Amino acid sequence: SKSRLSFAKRAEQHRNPLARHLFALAEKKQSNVVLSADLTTTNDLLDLADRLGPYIVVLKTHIDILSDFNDDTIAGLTELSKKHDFLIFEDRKFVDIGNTVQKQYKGGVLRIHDWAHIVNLSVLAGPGIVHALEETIKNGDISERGLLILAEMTSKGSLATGSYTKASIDIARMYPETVMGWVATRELSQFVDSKTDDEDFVVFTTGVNISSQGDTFGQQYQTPTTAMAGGSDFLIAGRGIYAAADPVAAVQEYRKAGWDAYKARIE
Ligand code: 5IU
Repeated sequence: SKSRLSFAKRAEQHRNPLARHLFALAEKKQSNVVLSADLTTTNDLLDLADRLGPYIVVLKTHIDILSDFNDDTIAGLTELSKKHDFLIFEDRKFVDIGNTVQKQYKGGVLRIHDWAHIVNLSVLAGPGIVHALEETIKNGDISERGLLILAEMTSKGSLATGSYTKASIDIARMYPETVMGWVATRELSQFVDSKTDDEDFVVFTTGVNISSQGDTFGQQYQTPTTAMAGGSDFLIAGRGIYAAADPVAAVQEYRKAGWDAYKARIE
């Protein structure tokens, strides 16, 4: 496992250009916070991204929850991503057969591949989905694109456990050039029977909140500190930050908690 190495070291060693960029950004901004910006109008989304952009490394979107999605949404996000130096992660959770997800990723109204550095997917239908998304990435002319596999989910009763989680990781390891890591609640080292030392899958942990245990729909939270102690690399937080009375103060609090815990665990 690489969780005791510094992000600077991991940036140096990683074979995936997007992972290198992500680790370097984290070091530069001293932040491992991914803001889950689940707002429902373009204005609210861009305003939040502009105010909190300096403190985050990745902005996670659910672009299909916007009531007024249009070309200015993407132009605005892309501009803010450059202005504040953060990556964009569309939390699309692709799940269909390869042929279909390729169309969903490249085309449609959303053209996700054009603007999202990172997208995620489930391997419910087997490895063909990864093959299809990887083909789009390799045939495209944008080098910084990466995939995350949903190895676990945070909601109560999630079926993504045990052998499903193990299969997610096995499939991730088949595509190390484009799968940069997975979304999980913890490090999952017990599922990674790694024989080689050049593997470095990045762990994104969702369900992070400092002041709440969960919601009425079964969401379950841990804190930045417990997530980092469990082997997470990047902390995904939504309502804990954007629904706080002062989101700028909140994002700084999550950033400090995440970064302190990261510092405490590296060698
Ligand atoms: N999300 C989860 N759990 C998961 C996965 C994704 O909550 O297992 I995979 C998404 C859903 C939402 C964000 O966009 O992460 C969490 O938001 P809150 O921090 O507001 O609960």
